[in-house]
Amino acid sequence: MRIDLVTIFPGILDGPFRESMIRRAVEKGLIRVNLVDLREFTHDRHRQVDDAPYGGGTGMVLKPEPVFEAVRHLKACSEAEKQLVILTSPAGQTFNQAMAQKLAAEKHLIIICGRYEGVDERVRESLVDREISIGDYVLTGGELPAAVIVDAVARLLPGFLAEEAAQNESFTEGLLEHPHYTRPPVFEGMAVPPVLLSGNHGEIDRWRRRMSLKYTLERRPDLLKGIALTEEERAYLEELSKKGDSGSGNPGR
Ligand code: ABV
Repeated sequence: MRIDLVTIFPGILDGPFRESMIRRAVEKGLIRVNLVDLREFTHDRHRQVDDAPYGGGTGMVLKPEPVFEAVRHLKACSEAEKQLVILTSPAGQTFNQAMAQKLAAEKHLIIICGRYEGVDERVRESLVDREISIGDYVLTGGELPAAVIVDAVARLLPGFLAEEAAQNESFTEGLLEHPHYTRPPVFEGMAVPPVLLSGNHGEIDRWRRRMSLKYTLERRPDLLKGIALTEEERAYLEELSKKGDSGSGNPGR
């Protein structure tokens, strides 16, 4: 997958893609991330990328010409059959895992990092395929949202995660993760649940599934609506809600 990020602040995005997990995806050849400085697509002496809004008011609006020119250039040199053009914007659809999965199936994403103050409407109208927000809070620009999208998409690309991790995630799909422990077996008087040391993988799987259900019920009950549960799991949740119980050992939050 190729991902182009069109931005007036390429420096913000430099770090995230040179570190850690995303760097691994780049090194494995799963993605190519290309930072595109919008100013390279200006032709005036001041390399102006924004301008005052027609009709007056505060803030600056991203000018259409450099954005159109940048995206047209990126499409022209694309090796993919089709490119998906995304604008990060507070007015977009809220990003979620299902969207990340859809995007992970694309060959070439062009992400335009918007500004909070705005982007000329003609960019939206005739250049952008999807507008995406990452949540209902105010940021100054779309660079961090773009980094969030790239991170979520990159880890879904085939070959990124270890086989088992990918399977495990689809197993608990839509639920919160069960708790995790590592050595030592007792830390400052707090013991690891004995089942995890038992070597009984049937029992361990069952415990983990139950803890996932319990955590999800306690912290994000809204997520349970979309989940297919077995009769046994349904009964377990029923029992937990009746008891109003935080159960054996692990805290609610
Ligand atoms: C893009 N907030 S996406 C640009 N949730 C500015 C702010 C902003 C985005 C999001």
